[in-house]
Amino acid sequence: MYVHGSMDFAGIPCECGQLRTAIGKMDNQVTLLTTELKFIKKAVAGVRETDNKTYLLVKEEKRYMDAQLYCQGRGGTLSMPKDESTNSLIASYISQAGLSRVFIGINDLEKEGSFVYSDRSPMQTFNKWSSGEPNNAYDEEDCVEMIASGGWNDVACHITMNFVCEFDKENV
Ligand SMILES: [Ca+2]
Ligand SMILES: [Ca+2]
Repeated sequence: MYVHGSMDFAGIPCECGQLRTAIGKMDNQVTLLTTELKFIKKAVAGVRETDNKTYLLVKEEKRYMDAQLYCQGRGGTLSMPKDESTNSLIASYISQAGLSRVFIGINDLEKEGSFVYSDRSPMQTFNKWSSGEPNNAYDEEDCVEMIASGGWNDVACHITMNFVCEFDKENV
């Protein structure tokens, strides 16, 4: 295997195979750290917090399931506004970022019309459906976006957009 950055020490006996292996491992670690560093840079650029949750707006356009996997991969989940204050916090986060819409962690993928949060907990009485929503347009809207005003709209899961992750503070 060719390992970027390795070199032969011409004329000097060495354990070059071992060196290459070691350098290869270091390259992998650098790649991992670079990925993590990008994530942290984005995170410190402006998370929002409540007493026990941290919210991160991810400015990468992904489909709903990929967005959820992204959040889960970092120990969180797509954001779950379960009360007015959390909903307002996420809405102001979106509008201050100059965005018009993001995926949030609500869907009716398992049972049409039966919306649950991304932790599978059922929707309680609190909701912020925009007027006329959810309408399950074209019979294919099973995921939910929040628009900058804070209103919710069911949308198709395969469209891509920015999204907001949520993390328990004890896990961060
Ligand atoms: Ca639906
Ligand atoms: Ca809709």
